Amino acid sequence: MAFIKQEIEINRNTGKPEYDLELTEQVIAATGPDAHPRLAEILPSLVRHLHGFARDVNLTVAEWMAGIELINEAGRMSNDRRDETGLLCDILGLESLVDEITSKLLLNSNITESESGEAITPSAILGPFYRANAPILPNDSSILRTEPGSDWYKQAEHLLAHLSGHVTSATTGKPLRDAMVDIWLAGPNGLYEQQDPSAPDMNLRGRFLTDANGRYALYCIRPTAYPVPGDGPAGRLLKLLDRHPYRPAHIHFIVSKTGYRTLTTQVFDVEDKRVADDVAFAVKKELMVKFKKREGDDRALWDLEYDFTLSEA
Ligand code: MBD
Ligand code: FE
Repeated sequence: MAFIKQEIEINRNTGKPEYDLELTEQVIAATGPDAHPRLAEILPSLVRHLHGFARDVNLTVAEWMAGIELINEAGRMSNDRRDETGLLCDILGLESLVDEITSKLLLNSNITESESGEAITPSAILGPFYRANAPILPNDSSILRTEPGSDWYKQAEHLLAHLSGHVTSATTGKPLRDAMVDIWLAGPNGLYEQQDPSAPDMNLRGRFLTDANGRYALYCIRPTAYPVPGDGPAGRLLKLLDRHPYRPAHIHFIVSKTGYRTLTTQVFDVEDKRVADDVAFAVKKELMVKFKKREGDDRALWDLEYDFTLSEA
């Protein structure tokens, strides 16, 4: 074999070698009759796109190995405190894309207004820093679990905020009682609680149930822009792509109630310059909010009101 001289055909239009297209069809044809139905449905497209990508860019073995190492490293780095693989998807826009696909499928293509004319609150990506089972707190309590006077608290003092609003049904326009508002955000140092050794467990996380008027209310901080972690493959990739690592100032929410579609979303501070250029491509204009000065409350300098409208399940 070593002495067989191969004739390599070059495609006149692309200037690339003619690669074996049979290979792609062989891989697709290898799927058996008892394959998982959804997997059998999507695998041909996956294989065609993967192979098409490799042929398109003339992917070499060395480059493929670098990609494998990147994915392996992301996997090794991921644990219950960090999700590097999720972060990689975020900076490549994949989580925003599947979020868009999922919400459009669930809403039966493009219906974003219900019969009552109430606009359904748009979704946004979950991101890599959600933790389930945040403490359930009474309305108007604070999700800051740090001691006043601590270094952490001193950084947050000028950002103390009151956040409130209503959860309503898109169908009836009426407020929803006992809807769960699960909220989380990063601290003033740009770190989520699980990334931050100086923050107590579940700091800046909480779940609130709406009252009879559909209202939720809590004390938190006004969010600030921050860079995503730069010490792993996602950070390396951003540098190699000459991209900045910043997420605009945002607050995460999961709003849920039995009989309604669970809404995962984020709101973005319109005054943060990073809203125009999110490293995770999650900003939507309906999710931009304006913090106002809060008067007559020694627990908060800033005030935000934001309502959520849920569609029926
Ligand atoms: C975040 O805080 C975040 O919300 C997303 C989506 C990606 C990286 C960091
Ligand atoms: Fe976030």
